[in-house]
Amino acid sequence: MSTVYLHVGQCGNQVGHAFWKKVDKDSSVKESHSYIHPDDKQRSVHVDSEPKVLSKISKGLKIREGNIVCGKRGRGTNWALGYYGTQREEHLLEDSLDRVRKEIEKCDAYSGCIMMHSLSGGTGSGLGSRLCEEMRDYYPLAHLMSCAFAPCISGESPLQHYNSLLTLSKLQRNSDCIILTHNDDVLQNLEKKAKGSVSFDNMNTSIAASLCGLFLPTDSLTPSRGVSIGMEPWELIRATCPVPGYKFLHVNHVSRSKLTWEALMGQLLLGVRRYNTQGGALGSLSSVVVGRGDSGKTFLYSMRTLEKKVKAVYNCVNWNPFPLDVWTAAANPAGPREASSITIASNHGTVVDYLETLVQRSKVMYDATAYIHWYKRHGSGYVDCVATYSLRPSSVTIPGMLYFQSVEYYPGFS
Ligand SMILES: Nc1nc2c(ncn2[C@@H]2O[C@H](COP(=O)(O)OP(=O)(O)OP(=O)(O)O)[C@@H](O)[C@H]2O)c(=O)[nH]1
Ligand SMILES: [Mg+2]
Repeated sequence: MSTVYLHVGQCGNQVGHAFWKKVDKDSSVKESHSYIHPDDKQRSVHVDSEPKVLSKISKGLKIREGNIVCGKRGRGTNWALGYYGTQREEHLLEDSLDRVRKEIEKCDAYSGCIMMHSLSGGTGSGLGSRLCEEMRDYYPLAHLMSCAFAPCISGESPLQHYNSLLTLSKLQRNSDCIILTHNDDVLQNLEKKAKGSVSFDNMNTSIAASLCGLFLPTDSLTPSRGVSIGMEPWELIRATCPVPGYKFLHVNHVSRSKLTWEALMGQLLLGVRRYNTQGGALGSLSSVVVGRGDSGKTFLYSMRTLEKKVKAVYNCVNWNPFPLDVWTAAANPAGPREASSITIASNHGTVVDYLETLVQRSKVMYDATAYIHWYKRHGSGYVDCVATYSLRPSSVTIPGMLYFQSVEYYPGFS
């Protein structure tokens, strides 16, 4: 069961670089060929509209020749420019899809694609949305997962709210699962620990550790013959997204040495948001808990007593009879040496506050017709949907454009 990774834009590629560095340390990955082809090349395609980042990240990774697809000029943080492309660089979309197809043809059993990209950069958001749409079209029977990185809400670019909203609407329609990581959260966590300033490299190492916590082979999902079949990302979708309309996952991850599972879990649960900005309790539809560094095989035993606490903190819905899946792995290749880690991916209501803020800010800007011409210039009628979107699907006046049903239904979870 092989997975093809698609890294789009600066953020998608830089996070991808940190991710593949960690993947390379896992011995079970090498045996299984679900991440690395037998010819020792990664099953990944790297796309950006400008060459600078790609030439930097390609060093030290085992990327197949030709699987780096790049244009000449960035997309200026403009979703429309990334989505529609420029006349001079129309080949970018076609070349990317062509390389993905060739990589898929090298898989014995292709299960799906995982895309990494930012929500606010022109390439990551616009071209990322377009690739997601095309991949759904070309491979309707394979899974499609997005690891999307949200910009700091205080504002890095004037177009970030429009870009994020337009991208999320495309992801909600075309992907099976969206692992949403907020740069704000990552930064805040690292700033607590770091003495100096936090760089993108520090952030990407931390993000890569939590993604590896979820995706790398586990003993729980490895068949008895002892070689992983790479089912972790797809089992994650099965376990956490039982209702196709609710597909946003939030990930918490801790990794420490010399701590008991109870102490480690205690630290993780401290970082879980339990209430929304109005003080209402947030709910969780379903979660996966992964314990790594379990060489003594004690994690499952400890989870018997910890399960109740985890369910209480995540406020699991009472109508899902199996709200918690627990996986374990003896090794923890992505963590510091001798450290154990716990990663929890949860289909959790915390996304609602973010989406509401995003809609609100986009609407204020749209009503003032701020920056609309930047999108119209590149042939986008899509901006209209920003204005007509509201939190109730019934008031979406352009049918089929924005279906954030998750926003509508999440409050009713608990
Ligand atoms: N976590 C993380 N975020 C990043 C990184 N690089 C950029 N970002 C974030 O990504 C957003 C900008 O997107 P980029 O990926 O740089 O843009 P792009 O996709 O290359 O698109 P254009 O440059 O506009 O063509 C901002 O919110 C940045 O904070 C990174 O290495 N790690
Ligand atoms: Mg760029």
